[in-house]
Parts: sequence; structure tokens; C-alpha cells
Amino acid sequence: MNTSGQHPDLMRAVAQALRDCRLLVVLTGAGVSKESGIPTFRDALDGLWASYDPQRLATPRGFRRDPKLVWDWYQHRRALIAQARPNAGHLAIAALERYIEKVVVITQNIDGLHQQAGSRDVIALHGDIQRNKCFANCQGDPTYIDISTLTWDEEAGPPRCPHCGAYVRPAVVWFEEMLPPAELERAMYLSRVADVMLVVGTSGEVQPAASLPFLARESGVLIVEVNPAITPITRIAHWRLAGPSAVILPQVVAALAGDEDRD
Ligand code: BV8
Repeated sequence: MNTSGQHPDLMRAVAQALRDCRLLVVLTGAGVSKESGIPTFRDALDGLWASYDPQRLATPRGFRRDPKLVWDWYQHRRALIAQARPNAGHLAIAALERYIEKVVVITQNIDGLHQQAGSRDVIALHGDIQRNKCFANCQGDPTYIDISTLTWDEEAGPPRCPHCGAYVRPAVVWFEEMLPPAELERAMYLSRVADVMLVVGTSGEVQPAASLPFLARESGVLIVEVNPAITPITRIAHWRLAGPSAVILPQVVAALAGDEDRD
């Protein structure tokens, strides 16, 4: 057993499957950013936020109910994310592009760490926490707003849209909101036509992202899950690499590189 507890034959089989692969899709969730110091949703959120339910804060109703609370929660998370750097797992996913013809990352995360790590094709299903938009999308959906050009009383809560006066909100997809159609459609298409899908650091709880591995499995795609825990996706995964992605994924790349060196 190697350090991650993976049987070497399993790691070699995964590496061989990746070497034979032309299109790899990597579906990621909050777990891949854990080693960058960003709490996942299923961890108890730290400090003040431990007593709030993200599914109540990350909704249009939650924002309407208390715009300042929700805005401050995102400002708190933006400050955390501003300190975060891509970890070895993000970097390994980007490194896979050296060995595989086409790699597309489909992420549920809003932290931008895959892009910072160098992944060149990232579908951000749930948006980008660093961007903001008009709550009324008054100039069309989305009406992005650059808050660096605005001044407002931060004690009072979110800034106002300079076009229509509605509140400004984070440009992320909240619960009960539709995902961006073009991104979702491309993610569903790629999940069907990929040779391999790596599913990394997601509890598989949130729809429609959680349905992508099932779509892939139905289409004959090889599913490899990387997660320290069992999830609803485990039962449809062909292989499961149990452990933290920042440990497992560099080992996958090393096995790929090792194959490369032997050729
Ligand atoms: C939609 C952005 C149509 C915001 C997020 C009732 C009413 C309304 C809707 C619903 C409903 N019932 C169901 C729904 C649909 C709902 C849903 O799925 N709810 C769930 C909770 C049941 N989905 C939606 O609402 C979606 N829209 O359906 O539109 C519609 C329209 C109107 C009405 C109905 C339907 C929108 C969903 C997007 C929400 N936005 N994020 C923000 O971040 O603030 S979701 C957010 O939570 C994340 O983006 C992510 O998707 C999810 C958290 O999941 P994970 O990423 O998997 O993270 P989690 O913490 O759960 O798990 C971490 C995993 O990592 C674990 O497995 C752990 O073992 C592992 N791990 C830990 N350490 C490591 C590790 N792995 C690797 N390495 C490690 N070191």
C-alpha cells in the first residue's frame, strides 16, 4: 500500500485509463479546496457562521430577508478565499493537461482556484464569488457590477446598483436559482461523451451537478471517485481512490508521468 492506502495496482490501472483517454472531465466540489483552507459546506463553518445554514443564506429569500447578513457572509468568505492558494490537488488537475489531449474541469466551487492553478478549461457551474451583479439584473441576466467603482456605507449592507438602485449581490448561483444554461448544457454534453470522469471532493448532494456522474455512467464513461468518504456517487464509481485530493491526485499524476518515463 502506498501512503494514500491505495493498492499500487489500482493506481496503475487509473493511470493507464487516463493514458488511453482523449477527453477527461473532472467534476469537483468543496473538498478539493479543503487543503487550501476553505471550509467545505459539510464542515461546521467557523465562528459566527457555525450557527447559520448555508442553504438559508445562499438563497434569494435569505438575501431579501436580510441583505446585510448575506452580504457580510459573502464578504467573510471572499476574505477567506483571497488568502487561499491552489493546493497540490488543484495543481495536479492542471498538470493532467500535459498527459491528456483534452481536460475540462466542471466545478461547483466559486473560489476560482482551478483557474489560478492553471486549468485552461473550467466550467464554473455555480458562478464566481469575486464577481457581483444587480439583484434585479436590470440590464439583462447577468448585469455585472464592478463594486470597486462604488462607494457606500458598508455598515448599512450591500451597495446599490448604479443603474436601478436595487441591491448588488454576489454573482453566484443560489439554491432555488437556475444554473447558467450554457454552462450546464456543456457540462451535461461533456459528461456524456467523456472517456473518463474524475469526481473529486463532492458529497454529491446538490442538484443538478450531482446528476452529472450518473449521466456519465449511463453513457459508458469510466468513473473514478477521489474522496476520503463514501458518497452517493461511490456506488456508481468503477474505482474509488480513498483519501484527500491533495495527496491522491499528485500520486495519479506521478503514476502517469512514471508511465511516460518508461515509454
Ligand atoms: C436548481 C454557490 C432549479 C453559492 C451552491 C427544494 C427547493 C428548491 C430547490 C431544491 C429543492 N430540493 C432540491 C432542490 C435543488 C437544489 C438542491 O440540490 N438542494 C439540495 C441541498 C437538496 N439545487 C438548487 O437549488 C440548484 N438550482 O435546482 O434550480 C430549481 C429552481 C427553483 C426551485 C427548485 C429548483 C442550485 C444549486 C446551487 C447552489 N449553490 N454554491 C455559494 O457557494 O454560496 S451549492 C454549494 O453547495 C456548492 O457549490 C456545492 O454545490 C454544494 C456543496 O457540495 P460539495 O461541493 O459537494 O461540498 P460538501 O461540503 O457537500 O462536500 C464536501 C465533500 O468533500 C465531502 O464528500 C467530503 O467527504 C469531501 N472532502 C473533504 N475533505 C476532502 C474531501 N475530498 C477530497 N479531499 C479532501 N481533502
